[in-house]
Amino acid sequence: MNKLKQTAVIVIPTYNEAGSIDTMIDYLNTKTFPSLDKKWDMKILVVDGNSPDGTGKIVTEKSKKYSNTHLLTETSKDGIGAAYLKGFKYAMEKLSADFIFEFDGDFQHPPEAIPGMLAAMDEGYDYVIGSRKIKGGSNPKGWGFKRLFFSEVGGLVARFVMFFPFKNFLKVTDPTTGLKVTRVKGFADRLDLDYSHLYSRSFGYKFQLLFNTLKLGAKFKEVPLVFNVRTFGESKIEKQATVEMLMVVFKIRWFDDFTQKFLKFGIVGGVGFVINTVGARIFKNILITPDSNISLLNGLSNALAAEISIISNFIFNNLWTFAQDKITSVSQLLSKFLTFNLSSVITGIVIPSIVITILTTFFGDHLFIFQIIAIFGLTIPLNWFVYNKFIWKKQK
Ligand SMILES: Nc1nc2c(ncn2[C@@H]2O[C@H](COP(=O)(O)OP(=O)(O)OP(=O)(O)O)[C@@H](O)[C@H]2O)c(=O)[nH]1
Ligand SMILES: [Mg+2]
Repeated sequence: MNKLKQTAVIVIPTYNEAGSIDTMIDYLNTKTFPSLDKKWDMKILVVDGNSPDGTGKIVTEKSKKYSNTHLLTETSKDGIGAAYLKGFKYAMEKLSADFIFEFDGDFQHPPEAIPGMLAAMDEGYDYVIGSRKIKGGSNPKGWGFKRLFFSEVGGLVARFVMFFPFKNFLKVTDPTTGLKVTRVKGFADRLDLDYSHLYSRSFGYKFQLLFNTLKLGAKFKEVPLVFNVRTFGESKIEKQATVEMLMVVFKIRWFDDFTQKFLKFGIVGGVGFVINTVGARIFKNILITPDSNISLLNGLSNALAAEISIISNFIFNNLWTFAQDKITSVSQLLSKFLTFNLSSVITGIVIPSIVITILTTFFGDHLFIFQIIAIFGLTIPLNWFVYNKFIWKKQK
């Protein structure tokens, strides 16, 4: 915010938009940009998929008239997602962007939204998203039932799959929107812009950019977007887009490091549970003598097996689940293992036993149900919390 001039680059991907790009460039340069505060250095970057209709030629002509207007030509149509990532890179490396807009050049994104979005960036937001789902925003009146249905239901599914049960599930109202502005410093400059890492080079890129930018901790805000009907040119959304986009949101959530960690934690815990139950039987068979006290024997067998499962949990979580924050020094291993062991006894035995006692007092003898409630409602969440916050705390 200290630099006197702030550069905002409007990245516009195009494929066969000869019918509108010319008007769009004129409109932005003569109507939108002059209305802005002088501190904004506004640039346009058209990323053209080598359109056969001559979109690129039109932009080249325009760039002679407006020095802030640039063209990046791709060798061929490579998907809107790939086009945007190329545009982000170019905007940062060649156009010294401080802010980057994702903007459609077919007049579906109203240029009138730009000043408000810049104002929000000025207030300190890192990511401003145009939403059709909040007050003041809307989908085109001309959209048929099918497109509307996919937009509404698809958007909800995407929100659920990517964000549930976290706060962004409620906060991100329009995950399929294409109109956004991202702060470069700390955000766009930390994104992976290698488009070969995109799950989809086509329309699914939206989810990945959204998810990754929010993951970087961007302070974000939604502004209303009145998404207009396309009046020029043809839609490039392919029929397979819905299935592909669904696949992308599932991949994003599945391969997210949080999910991966949680799954591994679950597997390690499940294996620990098996070790505990099977181990107790084995110990019982080994230790049993004709004059054994069965009560004491059961208790001892369970304690020994439980301890082995605690040790296995610690080892596998350290080597696998939390491999990124692996504990290696001997002294750390000792002290962390002691904490782990103690907390396992508390979260796995003491707390559940107390709760089961209380539940039985109030609701009668339903041991199995209470055990399930205790394991899923207490032991698992408490262990997850303790492991992340105390044992394998992320190194800052
Ligand atoms: N460079 C490049 N641009 C693309 C590609 N696919 C789409 N675009 C552009 O991206 C913008 C958005 O695509 P559209 O087909 O308009 O999608 P939409 O706006 O969500 O949907 P419609 O309402 O059907 O227009 C358009 O301006 C396209 O020209 C591509 O493969 N490469
Ligand atoms: Mg469009």
